[in-house]
Amino acid sequence: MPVEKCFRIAAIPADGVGKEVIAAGRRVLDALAEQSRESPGGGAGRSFGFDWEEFQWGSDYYAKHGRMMDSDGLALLQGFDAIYFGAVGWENVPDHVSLWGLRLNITQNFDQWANVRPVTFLPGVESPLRKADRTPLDWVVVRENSEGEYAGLGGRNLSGRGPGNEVAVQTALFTEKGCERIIRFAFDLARTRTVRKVSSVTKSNAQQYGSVLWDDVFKRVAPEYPDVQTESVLVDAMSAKFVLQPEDLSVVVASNLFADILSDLGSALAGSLGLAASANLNPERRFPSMFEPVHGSAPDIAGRGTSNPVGAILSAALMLDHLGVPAAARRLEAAVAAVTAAGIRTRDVGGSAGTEEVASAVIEELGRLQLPDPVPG
Ligand code: GGG
Repeated sequence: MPVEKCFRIAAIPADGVGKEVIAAGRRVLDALAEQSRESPGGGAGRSFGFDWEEFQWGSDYYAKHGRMMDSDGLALLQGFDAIYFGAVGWENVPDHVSLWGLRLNITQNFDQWANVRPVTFLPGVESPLRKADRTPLDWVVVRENSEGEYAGLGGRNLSGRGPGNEVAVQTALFTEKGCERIIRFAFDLARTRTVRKVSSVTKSNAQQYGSVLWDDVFKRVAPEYPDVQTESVLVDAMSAKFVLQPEDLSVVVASNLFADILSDLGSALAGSLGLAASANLNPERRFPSMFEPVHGSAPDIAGRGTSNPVGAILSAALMLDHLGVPAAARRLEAAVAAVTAAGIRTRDVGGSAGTEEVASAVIEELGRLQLPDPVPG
């Protein structure tokens, strides 16, 4: 029977453990799609499949071609429904070259201005926070993904001054439109959550231009969402709050760099960076959005088959939401939670399972999960 919807997905495993976790995530997604075909209209809501194309871009590609991706790579990606990305960074390429040459090339040029990074506490995974044992914790970091400290503005052009006198300038860019769209995105997201609250994070006592513009926009927009609680917190105080009062958080919105740092802290508090999922969204859908684990290429463990695929698998669930199959996304999340609860975990979260073993356990669990009755109509 033909599938109701076939999604064209560009896979870019790229570097290090990215290769392992994307292979594992693809296997899980294909199993989920197979299940949707066996039970059309059942748990996944409708039957779907994936038409994958894998692009071998990254630091190996750089070694051969002197660039991180094809020169017409963006044009090649434009026609896909979504991009499933692994991780970037390897020792043969300076980190700023590999990041700007691949991941940021895609996020910036495809205007993926909203980076959603849920902080998810999974059953069976030990958190370094003692209160996580008795307090339900669950929040989302919304990262402004197009400007701020990642605007790429500046220069290092004064080396002519001689050794020891070089000057570098790195300018952050805050536009009123850029602040407003991400702040509204955070409010709209808060309205979908049990706790309707947005915490806005800046450093406006020291950064009197960009951060104060952000704060002003936040104050202007907030009254349009009277049902959503708000707070404005300095980034240093917010990093303490992540540790001391995480139960007070629901949606945390911050600039590119601050949210990058805070989301790493959040995923470490949830037990491991290997668990954290993310979606780089172009909400207007003019360009494909990109889904990737928050973690990097982890050269210290790459190639051993021990990396944690959960971040990549939960990123696939975010991709399913974006593709319009939320029932399948919820099934996938439930399967992951059942697997971690059963103790099938990689080393970073206290287990001994390998990457493929965790992926296989998730597939098995998907088979065990009861399909809900089809929704009428
Ligand atoms: N999968 C995410 C990834 O590859 N990250 C690499 C990295 O270094 N990112 C820095 C950043 O995006 O700010």
